[in-house]
Amino acid sequence: MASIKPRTMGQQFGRRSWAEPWKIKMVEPIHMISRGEREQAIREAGYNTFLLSSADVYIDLLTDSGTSAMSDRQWAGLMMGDESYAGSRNFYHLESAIVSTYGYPFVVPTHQGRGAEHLISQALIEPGQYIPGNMYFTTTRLHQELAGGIFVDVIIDEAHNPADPHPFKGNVDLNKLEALIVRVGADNIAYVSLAGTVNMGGGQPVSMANVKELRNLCDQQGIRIYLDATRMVENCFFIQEREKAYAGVPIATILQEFCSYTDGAWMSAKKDNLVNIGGWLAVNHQDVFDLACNLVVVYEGLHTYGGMSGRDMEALAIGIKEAVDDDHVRSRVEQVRYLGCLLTEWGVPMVQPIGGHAIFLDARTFYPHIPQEHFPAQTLATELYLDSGLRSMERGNVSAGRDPETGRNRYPALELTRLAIPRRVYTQAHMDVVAESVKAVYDSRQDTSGLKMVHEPKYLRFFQARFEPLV
Ligand code: P61
Repeated sequence: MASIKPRTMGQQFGRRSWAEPWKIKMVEPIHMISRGEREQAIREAGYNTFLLSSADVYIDLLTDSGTSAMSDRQWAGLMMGDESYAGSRNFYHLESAIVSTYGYPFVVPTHQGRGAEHLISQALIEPGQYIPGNMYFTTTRLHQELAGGIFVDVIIDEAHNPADPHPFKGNVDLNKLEALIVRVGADNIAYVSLAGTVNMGGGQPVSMANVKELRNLCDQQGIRIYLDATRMVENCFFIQEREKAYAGVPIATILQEFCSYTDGAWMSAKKDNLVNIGGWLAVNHQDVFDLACNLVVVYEGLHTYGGMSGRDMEALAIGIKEAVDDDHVRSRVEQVRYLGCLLTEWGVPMVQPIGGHAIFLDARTFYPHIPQEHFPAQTLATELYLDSGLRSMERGNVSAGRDPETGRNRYPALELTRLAIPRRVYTQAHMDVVAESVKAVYDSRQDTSGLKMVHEPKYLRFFQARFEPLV
């Protein structure tokens, strides 16, 4: 024992330690089932982590969506639900939280993010129009395509290279956008679809400088910008950290400024906003609001609940305020970074820089002997589960799906396995267990072969596809 020199986290990073700005008052037991049981569970799930039962999972990093721990304030808010069909007081609390935090005056509630994506796509896209965006997101692009639109990727090239250290890999390449405008004409562009941070790219941020330039270009061309604000708070942390003028500026102030360069936003409140279910659309223009507000009653529910119960809206209104607390955002992003730094130190290939909500393992480099048509990222998710009951998610060729025009598989440059960290849920010890499991799988990578797909659903196939081992 005498030779062991324990060191705190702060000491390892050459600074004073800090801790999460909360303490735990309720716990949910978790348990690791045996290796044999895990083999059976993943086989029965068709080697797709979405099809596992959560009772068979030990540490669940499938997603940071709807998996946050709510605060005692939010739980108390649930008891104050006004379940009136129309005009619930919780809606007005929610509306005022969104207006004061994000700055858009008109608010439409939805049951979750894709409900809002549906409304904005139906309201703004004419068949045949183009929607440039900083990398696709599965549900966002599908709703754009179902509305007759054509998504065009205008993110900077660096975003498609996992190893590139660019600090703002979510940035829009304005030359690509200008070239699209020249090619198709500004009138044929429905709007720019801007996400902060960029989920499929590794949780990478957009800089304030980039959104300002984008605003200028779009103003010259008469094009509107709509923001996927799902993880915008985390994006603001990176602005605070990496853009000199914003050092020390509160996250809440940075968020307001960023949103002011856009015309509206849609939100999966299940992420940044710290609730288990919910979403919203908020816009600056009355005409867009009128359209969305009419569509919401067709697809979601009345415009003062949009698919949420009164108590959900109360928890969300409180979550929005908690989400912009600087200490909260720092501990959230730094927990992700802690896991990422351990793996980086051990040489595990992953998207760099480490993003805001997840570690994205680079499955191509991890398994250079498994070609993309044998699903290296899906394979890696399977292996992690077998090793320790750790659940992750494929973000590569299965997620990218097929081109709707040609029906051919899209083979994205990024073939990633995502370890998404729920907010306020796991401790540093859980991160250590996760890191060691990834290392164990990395150390035995030579012994692994790929998968073949045996069932392929038409829409968003990654959720329900089934696989079998090649050997
Ligand atoms: C996720 F495998 N994300 O990351 P909804 N925009 C953005 C999201 O990240 C997002 C939505 C809109 C999820 C859940 C999920 O391919 C998948 O509230 C940037 O989920 O409807 C959701 O918001 C949609 C997992 C969604 C996926 C699609 O885990």
